[in-house]
Amino acid sequence: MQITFFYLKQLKMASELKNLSKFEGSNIPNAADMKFGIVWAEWNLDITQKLMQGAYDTLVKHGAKPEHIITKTVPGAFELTLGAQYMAELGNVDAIICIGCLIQGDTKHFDFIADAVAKGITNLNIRYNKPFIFGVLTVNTQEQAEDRAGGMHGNKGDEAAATAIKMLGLKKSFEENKSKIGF
Ligand code: RBF
Repeated sequence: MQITFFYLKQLKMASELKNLSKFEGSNIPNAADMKFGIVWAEWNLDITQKLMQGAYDTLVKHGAKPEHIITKTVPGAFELTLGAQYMAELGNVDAIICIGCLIQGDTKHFDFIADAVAKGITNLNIRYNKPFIFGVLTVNTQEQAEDRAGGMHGNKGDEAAATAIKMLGLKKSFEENKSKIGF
């Protein structure tokens, strides 16, 4: 019992100290020839604005051309799925980053919306065969959101952008090796 408590405390301390957005070590391809959409929710705007800016800056940092990044807002996280679908149909983009922030309230809305948007974005990946990145914070408190929007745990928007680039890099690697078997 005491050992379990000690272990959990260590785990908690580790996550408290860790910048969870430390993805820099991994190989991120150059994004110069990639086109991106960012769909972001206006609910909890102070947070989502920082996540969106983090995603945008990370795309540009890795070579994406600003004219190849289109950003659009939707009212809330629930609308991200349809907003991202509009973007896929009309936006001429290779990957779409969906950004939102759900903060647990007193009612069950949090669970319904979180579940709906996670499933909605999953379905878009499969339907369009394109990366739709889940950049939605699902947190208990405003403080936890701030920690993940440029605070002690980094910026999850940065991470979402890096994931989009990496998924397009993965797709490209398959396309380049299409004629080879067992590469
Ligand atoms: N949208 C968010 O993006 N984050 C939230 O934390 C959030 N909380 C909500 C809580 C309640 C009680 C309601 C009714 C809506 C909330 N929404 C939130 C908005 C939701 O994503 C959506 O925009 C609306 O439900 C309209 O479809």
